[in-house]
Amino acid sequence: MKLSSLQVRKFAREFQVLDLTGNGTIEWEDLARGVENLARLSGWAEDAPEREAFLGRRRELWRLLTSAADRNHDGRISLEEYVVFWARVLAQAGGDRAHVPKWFGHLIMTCFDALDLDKNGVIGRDDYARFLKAHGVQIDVDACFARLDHNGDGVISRKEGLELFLDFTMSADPAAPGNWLWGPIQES
Ligand SMILES: [Ca+2]
Ligand SMILES: [Ca+2]
Ligand SMILES: [Ca+2]
Repeated sequence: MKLSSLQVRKFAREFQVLDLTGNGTIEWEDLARGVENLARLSGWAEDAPEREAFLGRRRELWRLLTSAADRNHDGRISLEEYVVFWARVLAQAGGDRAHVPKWFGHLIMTCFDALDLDKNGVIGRDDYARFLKAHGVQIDVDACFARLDHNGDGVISRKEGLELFLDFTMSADPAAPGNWLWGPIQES
């Protein structure tokens, strides 16, 4: 599926957020570092259940990336591999958010749970801020959160979260709120 320039820039942005080591590819080390940063910021002990749960979600993401995105099997995901991977997911869904593959809906909920750091069932501003900080993302957190929190009730519910992640991954609309998930998208 041909992605729009905006869609490619969004995936490039997400790639940048995931590439914590900043070496231009995503490898397990990036995801593991995210877990360590988050554990430090959150005060999680080595054997804390929160740490285990987050680590489990990152392992799940890594399994998916290595099996479905790492086309040359070199154990790392290049930006091109990442974008091609998403183009294929979107093609599978026919570009229609009502027909996303089941595993993709599951992945979104895994991402939602990863962001709900205090486990109260919604993503609050503090969950979001801590997640971004652990990934070295420096943006105006309040401004972004306000755009994501569509109904302005101060939290992102599961239902809102689903729509936001679908916006981010599928929408070619420059005005879609979910585009702001990882901060402003670079101009083309
Ligand atoms: Ca990396
Ligand atoms: Ca690769
Ligand atoms: Ca929460």
